[in-house]
Amino acid sequence: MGKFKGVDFYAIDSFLSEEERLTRDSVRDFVEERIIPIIEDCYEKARFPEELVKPLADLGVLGASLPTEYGCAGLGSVAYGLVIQELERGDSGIRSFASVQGSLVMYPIYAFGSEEQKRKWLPALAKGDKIGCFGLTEPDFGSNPSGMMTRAKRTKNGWLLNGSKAWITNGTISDVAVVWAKTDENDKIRGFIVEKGTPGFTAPEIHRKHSLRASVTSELVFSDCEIPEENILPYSGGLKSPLMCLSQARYGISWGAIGAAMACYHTALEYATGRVQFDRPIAGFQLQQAKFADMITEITKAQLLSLQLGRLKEQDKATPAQVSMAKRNNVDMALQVARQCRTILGANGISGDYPIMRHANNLESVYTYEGTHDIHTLIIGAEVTGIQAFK
Ligand code: TGC
Ligand code: FAD
Repeated sequence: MGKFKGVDFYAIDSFLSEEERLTRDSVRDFVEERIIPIIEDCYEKARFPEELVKPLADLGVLGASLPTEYGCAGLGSVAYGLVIQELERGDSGIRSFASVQGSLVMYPIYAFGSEEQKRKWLPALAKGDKIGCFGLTEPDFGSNPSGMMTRAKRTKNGWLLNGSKAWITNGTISDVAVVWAKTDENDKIRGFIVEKGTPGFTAPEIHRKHSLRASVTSELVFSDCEIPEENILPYSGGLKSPLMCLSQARYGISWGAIGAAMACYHTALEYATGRVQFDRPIAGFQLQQAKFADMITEITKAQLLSLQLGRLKEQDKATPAQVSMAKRNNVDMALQVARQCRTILGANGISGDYPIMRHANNLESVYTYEGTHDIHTLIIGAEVTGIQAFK
């Protein structure tokens, strides 16, 4: 495979600052050198490459948009999005690790934590000395987290946690879990920091996944788990708190999906120009060119959506429905691109010698997590009509 030079049909690079381009290029190089050479093997063996956690932290990608005073890179939203795009060009599992660590563990501690909690956790999570996970989904409550059954009951010294969470990225390898539970104070949902080794807390891994195989996915089980008072996130309150975290992660995913699409597109274009059938490169056949024309158009539209969303976010003007639009469109786009690219490679499209089937399988999860495609349809529908159609 030739060196990846980006996919930029509309000179979108010209809308980026030099610093944003340099940040993206440093992560791009890292992905070429450290992720792409090993990731197919990790995927086959269902192994998350934990040895990359420290190098990723050294690159500054963990919690990259949080402030420097907590040991983070303090990047703008667009620079952060470009980082995430490049990571997912490597693999959605690596991007998942970074999204969860940054948007779903560090962000809630930053947004809802005490100063003491921020000082204790954020630098360690940014350095990759600690790994975190985010527990919202439950076996019986996925799209509808407001129905959650996990409960936190007040005790003399803190809280008693009971319940379980399902499909939790990083769960088994985490040192710390940010867990959302209904409290006995009017059923209000609050966030709790649950540390590894807390009696009554276990995190068994979920196996036999056909998607995100280079990522750890787990259950979290809490059985009379005592949480000290200092581990409640004091400024969390209501479902709005975890949903604010999801807005951060969904924004990143909108960029990540572009990365996965770019990887597939680049692979298919190179393949189609080299592969000869009926005495000419298959890229010369009109049917294949139509696929490339569709794909480059959709990738370009996705780039423009995420870029503008990032600029709005930098001005603190991005709305949840705008985030939903970018997540929904871009993940669907990436999945369609991956499937088209698979056809262009013929039988080779299903081979692990090429990254396409791995991306396509990963994107099946991305389509479902962080709000399913359908849920984002309904969020946009509610915004434009003023009528909620969830229930
Ligand atoms: P609803 O009444 O609409 O909202 C409750 C309160 O929250 C506010 N809000 C948001 N705030 C910030 N960002 C958002 N995205 C927000 N969405 C809603 C809302 O304004 C309200 O505020 P207030 O002040 O009135 O209290 O709540 P609902 O129960 O009707 O549910 C709405 C619904 C269905 C859209 C929501 O529950 C939802 O988004 N469901 C999808 C669940 C989901 O996305 N789960 C993801 C789990 S984490 C994950 O998948 C990680 S994968 C990570 C990886 O590996 O990369
Ligand atoms: P359900 O909610 O049961 O939905 C099933 C189907 O019904 C979907 O097609 C959905 O769109 C549809 N549906 C549901 N409600 C409606 C409605 N009102 N109208 C129309 N259709 C509807 N969660 C976490 O908390 N933390 C994590 O780190 C995490 N990581 C994950 C990693 C992986 C690999 C995966 C696959 C999932 C992860 N999740 C995580 C869980 C994820 O967020 C949920 O799977 C997702 O929110 C959907 O919930 P569900 O699977 O229970 O599906």
